[in-house]
Amino acid sequence: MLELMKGVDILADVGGIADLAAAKTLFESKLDDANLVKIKTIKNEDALLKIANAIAMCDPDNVFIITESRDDAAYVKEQSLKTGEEKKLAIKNHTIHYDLPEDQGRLVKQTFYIVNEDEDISSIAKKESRADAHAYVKENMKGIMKGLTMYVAFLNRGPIGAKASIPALMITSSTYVQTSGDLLYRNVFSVFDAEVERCGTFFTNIHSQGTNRSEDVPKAKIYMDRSWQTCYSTFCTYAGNTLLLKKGNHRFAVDRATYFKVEEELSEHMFITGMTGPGGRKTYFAGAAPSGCGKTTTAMVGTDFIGDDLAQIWIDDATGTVRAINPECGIFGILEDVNEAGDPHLMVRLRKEGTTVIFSNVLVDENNKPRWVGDGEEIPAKGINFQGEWSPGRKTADGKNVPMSHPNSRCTLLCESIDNYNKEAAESSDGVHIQVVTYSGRDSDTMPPIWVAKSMDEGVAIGASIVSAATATEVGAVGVNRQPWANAPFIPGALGDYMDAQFRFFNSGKIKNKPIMAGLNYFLTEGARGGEGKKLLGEKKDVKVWLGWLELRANGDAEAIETPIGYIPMYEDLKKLFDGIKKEYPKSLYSKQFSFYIDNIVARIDLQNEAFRKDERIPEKIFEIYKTQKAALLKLKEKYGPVVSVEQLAEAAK
Ligand code: SPV
Ligand code: MN
Repeated sequence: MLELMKGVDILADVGGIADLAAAKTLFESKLDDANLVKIKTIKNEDALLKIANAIAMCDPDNVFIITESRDDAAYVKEQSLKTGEEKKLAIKNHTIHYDLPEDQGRLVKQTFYIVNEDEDISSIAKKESRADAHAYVKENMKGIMKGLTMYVAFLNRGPIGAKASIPALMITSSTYVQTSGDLLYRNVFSVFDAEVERCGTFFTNIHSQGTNRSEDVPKAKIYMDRSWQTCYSTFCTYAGNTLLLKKGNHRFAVDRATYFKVEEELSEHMFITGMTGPGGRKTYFAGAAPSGCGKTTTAMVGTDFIGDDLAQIWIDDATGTVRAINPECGIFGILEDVNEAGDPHLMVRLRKEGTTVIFSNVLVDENNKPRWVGDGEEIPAKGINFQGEWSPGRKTADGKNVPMSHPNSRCTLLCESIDNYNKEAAESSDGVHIQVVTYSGRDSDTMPPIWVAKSMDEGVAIGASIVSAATATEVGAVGVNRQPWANAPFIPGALGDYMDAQFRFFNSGKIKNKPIMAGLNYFLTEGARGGEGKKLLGEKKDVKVWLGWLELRANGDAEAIETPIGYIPMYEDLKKLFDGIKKEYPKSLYSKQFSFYIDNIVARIDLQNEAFRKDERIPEKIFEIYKTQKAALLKLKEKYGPVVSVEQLAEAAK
């Protein structure tokens, strides 16, 4: 179990600042008058001590405090262009940032939870003892900002005043990390004290790129100290490793929901978006998918885009509804395959003047234009990418093709620059009312494009059972892996504890208006459905149909076929929705997508069953669900054979 404030507070120990008087003396020696005036308005003693200890530990030449003033943001941007962390592109307010070639995704092998003795963590996470982490921080972070400026921002993970918003300090010597943070999180400097009071806590994040050389990346580390809700990150710049409010703090938020807010809150790796249904009604979705599996695209397909990566979810006791906020207010989105056809809302912001965009690790061509694989334009003759000069056909030393851009190249921009962003709803402290929860993965051969759980328990099981192919978002990841709730890389504690919290939340008697829970899969291939090859059976624009059908279903406006794993759509309903996007939808495609390949589904259940059996404290309920579903699937196979058509599924359901 998790205990807060247990063991040595590494930051306090290495910094050595024990009281407010010492903190003030240090501020006076390190901050100029303008910054002293700013810090003096902050009253929260814990926050002041954290900052003072970070200064004492990292020993920067200067400290710059970032308030809500756009002048402060402009100053940091100016510095970023001066130091070269960002460079201007052809379009106004568009810049390029490169991370080192070794630092192009989350450094999972160098990411650790700091644990106290006897503390158990997730079976798929890495841990380091408090003593070892303490020694590392002492050795590597003392004086790490010598010659650099420390930037301190007071941010919020969510709209001011929302029940599930959590304030956080972002302390870094990287201007790029700060300019990214400025787009992704709300600066709440003037109400930081009040937000901490409301929430009861805040998270602390300290990062330094240090010398920022390739040879230092092997010693880079990303630590999450769960007990002290503090993250440390060194010798890297990729935002997933350094913008610690994102996945670093998401992990603390998962802990908070799992151990301290049971049956009250969830913290999920989910997009949030709304769909407008018949009569103009709005139905909001929260959907999980592993990194690099289409969350951003899905979110922007909605009519009311709220967020593309994270969701803080809670039960509102007064209305009995499930509600959600986006802890972020910006997008750190993957660029590969983003083009006019699939992502029109995003594409316009990437190709036209009008909003601030930070591109990372793409190719910059001779016209100073950012280019990426799958952008839908003619391939340029040459350019510069994260590895240096590039031209088509360039090979690595061992003969592999070097792609034009890294598959995890990203763009960072404000949500409000996206045309279908519903700012009013996204900024509301009431959040949006979630009526549909989805879970998806990169699953080439097993699950249908869409299926709806028959109960809350079976919905939790859909989340628990996500399987997905590895993507470029994690350095060194390969193969097809279990990805429980698409949140597993960010679940610090035992998976059993998290699963239990999910069952309790969705079964809570406090929810009067239960959401529907569904599985989604965009990645079925021809080869897995009687055809040949890896060509997908669907395309990006189909997402609108899948969401559209769920919108109808959530409001009781779509019939469905009952199967052992859940409800699947009827052909006629989908056909109408495909008509709406002006796309042919032959019955033969429907049959391919929704026939059950029983052996695959059963193998999937067996895989999950076996794996969860090895984990600790897994609720028995999940095994019962797997057992019931498997038995019913095998009964179908007995009657109809290994491939069961939709007609047979319908007949069996009668
Ligand atoms: C992800 O990989 O899930 C992301 C980007 O959203 S980051 O976590 O910041 O690497
Ligand atoms: Mn993510």
